Amino acid sequence: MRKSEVRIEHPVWKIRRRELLLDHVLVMGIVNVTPDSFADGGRYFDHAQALVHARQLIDEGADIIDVGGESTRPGAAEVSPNEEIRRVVPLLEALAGSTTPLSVDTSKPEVMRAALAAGATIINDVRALQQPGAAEVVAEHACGVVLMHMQGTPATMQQAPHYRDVTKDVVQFLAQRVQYAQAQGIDKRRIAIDPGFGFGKTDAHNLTLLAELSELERMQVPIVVGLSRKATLGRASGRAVEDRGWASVAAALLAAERGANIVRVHEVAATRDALAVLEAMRGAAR
Ligand code: PT1
Repeated sequence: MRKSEVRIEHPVWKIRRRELLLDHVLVMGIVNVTPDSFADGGRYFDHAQALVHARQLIDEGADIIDVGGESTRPGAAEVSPNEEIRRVVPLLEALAGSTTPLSVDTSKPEVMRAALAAGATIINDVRALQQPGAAEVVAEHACGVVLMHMQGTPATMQQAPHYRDVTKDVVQFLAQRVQYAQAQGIDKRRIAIDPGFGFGKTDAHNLTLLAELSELERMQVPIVVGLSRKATLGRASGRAVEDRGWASVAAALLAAERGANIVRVHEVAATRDALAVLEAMRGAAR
């Protein structure tokens, strides 16, 4: 068969009434609406500023905008459902007219409901639907969902992370959460998985997981990766959080090369250019 005749079946990710074609790596742009956001120093807590920032990421070519009202970085404190709703809903409503799919970074069923009503079509849950009632909301709304691995809770997760085999343990946890979600009535074609870089993991754990990311492909669901500006990249590059853009682009590219379908990033334009080089190379390779 000639190369032009080779038919590749590209996977799709179903998100409410749409399907995202995963024939290339998608860029999920991060918009935090938190006063203590580790990466932008809370500059975007202001709703007007957050909206400007989100629109800029859309202009830069973001495939998805991820709106978060609860910081889950190491040491972060929890916020109430009402406070989280107050942070994310106005922004989602303002962005709902755009064609760019919106995800909401939350674990709380009340916030999920409010965000879906405001126009979100993806639930990005760092607690993988472990809060009571969360799976029911996702099943009812037929939205997309990201199931992430975390060891411990954000308040304490970096105190003493421990694994028998980090990649095997993460794959086993995610396989269990995918099974649980399906048992709750969530279509497997709506589920994506994320190894949760920095969530109860040492630098060695994060770097091993990145090197072995392709092990997650066995689960046959889209793979989401978030490494942008994280501490492991800061220690690898010797850079402060505000100067980790280049290291973050490199990490996104390494993840894409190892099978990531969606990269969650702050630097949308730079990441898109790096991924364009990867896709050009893949297009030429035989
Ligand atoms: C992530 C992610 C997320 N990360 C998904 N959602 C954060 N699906 C928020 C550090 O080590 O990777 N995937 N939502 C941000 N969390 C962290 C964790 C930020 C660790 C920083 C660190 O610096």
